[in-house]
Amino acid sequence: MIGKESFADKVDFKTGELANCGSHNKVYLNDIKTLFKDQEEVQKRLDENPLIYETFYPDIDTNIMYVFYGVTKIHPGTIGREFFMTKGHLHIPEQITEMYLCLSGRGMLLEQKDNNIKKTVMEPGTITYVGESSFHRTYNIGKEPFIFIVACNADFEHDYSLLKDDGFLEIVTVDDL
Ligand code: PAN
Ligand code: ZN
Repeated sequence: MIGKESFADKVDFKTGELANCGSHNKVYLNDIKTLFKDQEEVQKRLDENPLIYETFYPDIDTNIMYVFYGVTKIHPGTIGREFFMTKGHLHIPEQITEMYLCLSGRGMLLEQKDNNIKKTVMEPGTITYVGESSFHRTYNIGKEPFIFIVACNADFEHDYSLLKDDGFLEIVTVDDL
């Protein structure tokens, strides 16, 4: 575990890889197949099972006094009209906020709070700040990998349970462009 002592890391803006990577996770269509709206298209694409997104995280100790960061890389593509995306979650505790900085590609941050939807386009250099109690998900709306860095408190949980109910009230599709 790291975090107590100072260190330097390096992110590759083209691949999203971290020099100091502790865990690299790959999420395929089969892992999140229930989340896409067009279930007929999902069935057609399951044999191919495309890689939807990857995450790169350093092994930072989950200490409430520490800052955490990581990289998400969403590959370009759609399932039907809906763009490739992350699962989407709420933070527990809900007061935990975080920031995203887009490194490359073009994406959309979808947020839902008190049944209100907010969509923010992200391009290289865009910083988005996810506030309290915001159910959030990111989409790749471009033709290249969409890569962003996240920074937040090191000690919190991701709550994915809202996805089992109605999920998001809106999605991001080619019609959003
Ligand atoms: C990010 C996300 C990452 C993957 O690090 O966890 O982009 O998204 P899902 O976890 O929703 O699939 C973040 O928002 N952390 O809080
Ligand atoms: Zn988050």
